[in-house]
Amino acid sequence: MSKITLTRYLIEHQRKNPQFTANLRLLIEVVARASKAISHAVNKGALTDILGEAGTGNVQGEAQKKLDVIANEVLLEANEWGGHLAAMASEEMDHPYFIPNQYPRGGYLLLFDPLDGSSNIDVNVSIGTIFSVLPTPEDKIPTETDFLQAGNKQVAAGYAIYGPQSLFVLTVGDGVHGFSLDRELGSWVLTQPNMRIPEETKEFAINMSNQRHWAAPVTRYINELLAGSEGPRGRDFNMRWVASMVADVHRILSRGGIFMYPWDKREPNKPGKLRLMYEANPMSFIVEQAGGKATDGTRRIMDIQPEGLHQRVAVFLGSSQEVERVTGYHAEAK
Ligand code: P6P
Repeated sequence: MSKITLTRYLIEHQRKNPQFTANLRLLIEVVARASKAISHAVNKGALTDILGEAGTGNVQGEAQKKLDVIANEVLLEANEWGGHLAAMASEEMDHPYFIPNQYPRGGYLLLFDPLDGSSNIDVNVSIGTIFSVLPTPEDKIPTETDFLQAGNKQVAAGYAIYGPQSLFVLTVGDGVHGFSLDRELGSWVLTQPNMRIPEETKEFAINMSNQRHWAAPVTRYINELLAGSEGPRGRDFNMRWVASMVADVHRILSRGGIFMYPWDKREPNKPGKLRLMYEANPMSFIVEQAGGKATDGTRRIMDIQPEGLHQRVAVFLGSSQEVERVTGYHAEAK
């Protein structure tokens, strides 16, 4: 059977779904093309001068890696001239990048974490690019406020993961589909159609070093998993923590699991570590489209009304039975 490339998938989806516009198709293809360029840069590693610190900091106050800055610039330069979007927001930029007047604007806003898992770059562990697409009126020059839409308004979301293979995982609201980078063809090729997250799992992902800082419902939930067959769950569990959200989420999409980055008392004024707009929302869209669930411990993540472009959120996502259980423990504790 001939290979179905990302381009063919998008054209055939557009044919069946008129509301899936040519500009949205172009936007996704441009992001996928930029992800190829980022994959190429990441794969070079120490062979070129792209590892290590950039010597700058981002809006989160985090030191930027050279590849963080490179990936951000690749996405900006790839998207600014196409006429398919009106502005872009990034973890690496304090404020959005509004398309300059010399270029036409389209009815979409693109948000991204250009290179998630930066702490893993220099030690050759999988990292990735996360992106989210929101609608915006075509006839209006956008402002930063136009980005502050709930995750349930997303029209597309996905990620590229740069690991043993480079994969591009996408939802446009019609399930989740995985494409592998065929470096000989230079194309993303459909290899994992209709990815589904099993409702039940035996694998959990959390940074256990934060255990003493968690709230009671999280401590209760994790202690039950650790008690395994000798505890109330009556079966044993396994743990994974890659410290690259893209890698942990991709494993969950591939074989189930629950990913957690809860609030903890180290910085009590912060609801969590991960960012709502360009990490939690896109990953929640992907997870829900694959049959999973995503909450902040209390609410569905995609129903949260954002107040700030870089606001953080607690994240519990993955196999629905486990997300429902730990969310239920939060409700009981109230
Ligand atoms: P910790 C990477 O920096 C990231 O934003 C996510 O990709 C990842 O899940 C998390 O932070 C890891 O955090 O505290 O375990 O290093």
